[in-house]
Amino acid sequence: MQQLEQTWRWYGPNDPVSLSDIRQAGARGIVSALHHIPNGEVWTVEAINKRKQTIEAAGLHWSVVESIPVHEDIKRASGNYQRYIEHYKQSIRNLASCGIHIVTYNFMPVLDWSRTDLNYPMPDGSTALFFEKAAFAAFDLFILKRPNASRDYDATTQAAAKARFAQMDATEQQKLAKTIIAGLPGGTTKSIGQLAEFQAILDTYKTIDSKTLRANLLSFLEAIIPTAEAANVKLALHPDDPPFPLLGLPRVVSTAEEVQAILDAVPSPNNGLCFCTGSFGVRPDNDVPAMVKQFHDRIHFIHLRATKRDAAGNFYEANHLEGDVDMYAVMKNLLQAAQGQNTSIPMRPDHGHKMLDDLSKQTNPGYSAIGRLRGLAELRGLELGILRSK
Ligand code: DNO
Repeated sequence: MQQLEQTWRWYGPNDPVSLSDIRQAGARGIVSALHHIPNGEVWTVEAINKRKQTIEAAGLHWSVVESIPVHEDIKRASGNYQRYIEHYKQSIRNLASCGIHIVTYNFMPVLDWSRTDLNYPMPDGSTALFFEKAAFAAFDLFILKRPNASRDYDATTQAAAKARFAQMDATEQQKLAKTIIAGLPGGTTKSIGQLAEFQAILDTYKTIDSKTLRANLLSFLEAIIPTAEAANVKLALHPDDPPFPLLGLPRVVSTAEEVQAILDAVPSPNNGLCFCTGSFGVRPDNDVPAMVKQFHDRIHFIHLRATKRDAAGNFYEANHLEGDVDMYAVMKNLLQAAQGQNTSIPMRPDHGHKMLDDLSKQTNPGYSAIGRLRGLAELRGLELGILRSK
């Protein structure tokens, strides 16, 4: 029987969670990226091998790259995009030559994942990541003051945003702006400090609607998939997080229908998914266990996490087995997918509450050690229970 491969995201030598911590948590595979290489540059064999050796010296192995970021020029099909595509191909070949064969990426313009509060208190004393719709709209309408932003919100949301904004003092406004635009770990917007600069980047997408963005994604895939096939590298597209448009930017990887269209348009087995239950699960119209079945042979990497939404359109990240995602059904279907592929598909516990000793430590939002350790332990137990009860 194939089990899932238990992996853990490690941000590299600056990650406050060490490789030794990860080993003790029970993961063996590492998910990592060369975050110090500027977006668009080639990952050299030398740089890849250096990271690989560090991981192996700790008794672990580098199983997945998350992510090689896709340059904004590629997403817009503008400027130097053809050169960046060539660089992307070279990085894929270089990774393969070092024995790394799964590469995650996303195609979200400007912002990778997005939340409004990184320390949302849970009743048990831990903290979670939270997306509050009214706070996000308040940022957009009254802090960023994006031109024509009001077109994107219905009257109820605009009223809620106005009330929410009225409650915020200057410090809270700044904190919210920083949370939204300063970028979360793994994203590439860390250097955007000023609202004007941020707005200028948003403006570069003025003429790009979802149809154009999807066409640009498909051109990118058509260009790189032959390289991935030749190098035996599986590409794993991460869905939009959250799975709906933000700040007037288009989103094209939010629903089952959108994913199916992308997989059908470039039907190579190397064109696959990073199946992120937490991202898809935010939308009530995404039936997450059914989506695992639907995409079973194209799932190359798995993020397991459960979000809990409310009627107002907010969501927080719940404990891994709680929240809206039916993790039992998801795990059952993933194990079937692994048997079908005859592969131990890598999975990682995605995010986790900040809890216990981590509460007083500096951690990467969502990526503290103990919350993920709890998640991995619960998921591993669920998996074993399902496998043994067959
Ligand atoms: C957040 C992560 C994302 C993910 C990228 C993949 O926790 O899931 O940053 O790594 O979107 O490219």
